[in-house]
Amino acid sequence: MKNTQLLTFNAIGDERGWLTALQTGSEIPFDVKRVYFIYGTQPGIDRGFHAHADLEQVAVCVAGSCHFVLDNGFERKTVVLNSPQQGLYMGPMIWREMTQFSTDCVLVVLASKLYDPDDYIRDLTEFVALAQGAQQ
Ligand code: T46
Repeated sequence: MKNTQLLTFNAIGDERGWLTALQTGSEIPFDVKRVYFIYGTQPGIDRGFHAHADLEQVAVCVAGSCHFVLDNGFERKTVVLNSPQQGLYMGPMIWREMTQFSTDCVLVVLASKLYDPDDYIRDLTEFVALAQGAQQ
């Protein structure tokens, strides 16, 4: 799906365990301006249900697992995140719904911009109209 990509990260391991490093310009295709964590999501709770007009993000599930349901206004797909060596890139105009959180899920999200509530599109009908209109 355009504007989404499943990224694979290198893991450096030795007898002490594993280390994965994410750097702007190599693993992360934008300048990172903000990092936030999502954790303690209870069973049966879903999050997201919005798109961003102008934000790029990479989500990494560093513990546990969760599902991202992605929608570009034309089609939907589900991506399962369950490894600290994988990151989900989401560019602008991708609707996301996060579901199926395991109780131990810790989601780290790297973002290209500072927090801006005005960048959120929270109505699915409005999002689909905008996304489909942009393709015409
Ligand atoms: C996204 C998905 C993957 C802040 O104050 N600063 C921040 O940087 C963020 C991200 C959130 N907040 C506040 C806003 C709300 O009062 O934290 C509260 C929970 O945020 P929200 O309901 O937007 O959380 P999610 O899990 O639905 O969505 C978040 C991100 O907001 C969103 O950009 O793509 O994770």
